[in-house]
Amino acid sequence: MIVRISYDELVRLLKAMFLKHACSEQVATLLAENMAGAERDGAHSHGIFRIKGNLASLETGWVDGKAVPVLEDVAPGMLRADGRNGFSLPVLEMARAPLMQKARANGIAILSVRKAHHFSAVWPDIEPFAREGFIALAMINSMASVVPYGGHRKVYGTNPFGFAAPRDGADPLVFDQASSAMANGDVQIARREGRQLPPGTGVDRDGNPTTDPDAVLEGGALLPFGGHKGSSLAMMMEIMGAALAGGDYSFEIDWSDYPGAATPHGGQTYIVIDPNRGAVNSFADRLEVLIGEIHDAGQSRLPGDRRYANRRESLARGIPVSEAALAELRHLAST
Ligand code: NDP
Ligand code: PYC
Repeated sequence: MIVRISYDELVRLLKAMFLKHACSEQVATLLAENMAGAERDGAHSHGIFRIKGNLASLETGWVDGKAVPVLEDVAPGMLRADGRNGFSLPVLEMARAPLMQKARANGIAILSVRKAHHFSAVWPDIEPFAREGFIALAMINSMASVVPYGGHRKVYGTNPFGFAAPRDGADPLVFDQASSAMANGDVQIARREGRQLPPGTGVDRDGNPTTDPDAVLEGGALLPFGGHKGSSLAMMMEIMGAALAGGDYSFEIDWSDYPGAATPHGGQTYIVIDPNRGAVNSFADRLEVLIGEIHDAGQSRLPGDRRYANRRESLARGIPVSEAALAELRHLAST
């Protein structure tokens, strides 16, 4: 049965749960807000579904829930951060204001992050930059689950890319997407719900195409979206996420000594741009021209529209969650 819970109550429960699982006050708050925000927006692959993986990473000591990141100012337009084997969220929290300050001063600023576990959706990282008037790009690598185009072994993570742009009088334009045909989290949800995957999503352990989520998750692999094109984007996320930032490549992550651990400690690179330093005409006006043309051409739904609609509905009526999942969360928050 589906019940509704307020965003604040969901944050409260998640925070209590993380505090009982070796997280600092700040990390527990950030994880709780991120996860509750994903659930609120209907981003189910990165909402409360992720509790088990996060807790296993914390309980086995794979991730440090109390890590305090280190931020270095390496150039007028560049910050570098070491997540100290903690989550990525406190790194961004620490870097967000100085990054925007640099982008305001220089027109553009880059943050590269290493040794930080990124286990969340990407839009919560970048939407706040766009709400402050910046364009933001995010490039992230994760854990090996994707074969490169034409390959026979997993090399890439599902490596998401995110883009956010400010709009005048409207929610920012945001898209964030895996470079694989499907996010790993969605494959796990399909398995849980007994659904087959669309053709072209993955291969089994022998490299044969399969629509069976079990076969993909148990020894098989995901495929990049769009053949060689998605494969190149996955490669770019490895380069920008890991090589530039000094993090592990997805294929270097080995959590075999940490049973159940699921949070990849790769790298992340964020680029923040002040659009007012761009062309002479107004960025905001030009963006609306493009959006108008897209709508006129027949695409009624823009990326982000579904999430914003879910957000409005959830904030007005409560976030829909299964009664069983809520009971489990209440248990975890109190024991
Ligand atoms: P989807 O394919 O579901 O969506 C990708 C983007 O396309 C979203 O911005 C979505 O907007 C938009 N979109 C979807 N359908 C349409 C449509 N019909 N018309 C217009 N726009 C559309 O995302 P993925 O499965 O690739 O990824 C799911 C989540 O997993 C993402 O949040 C991603 O960041 C996260 N992820 C995180 C990883 C990590 O390492 N941390 C790894 C891989 C994925 P909307 O949201 O409004 O539907
Ligand atoms: O859903 O593919 C995924 C994912 C990987 C890391 C975090 N989410």
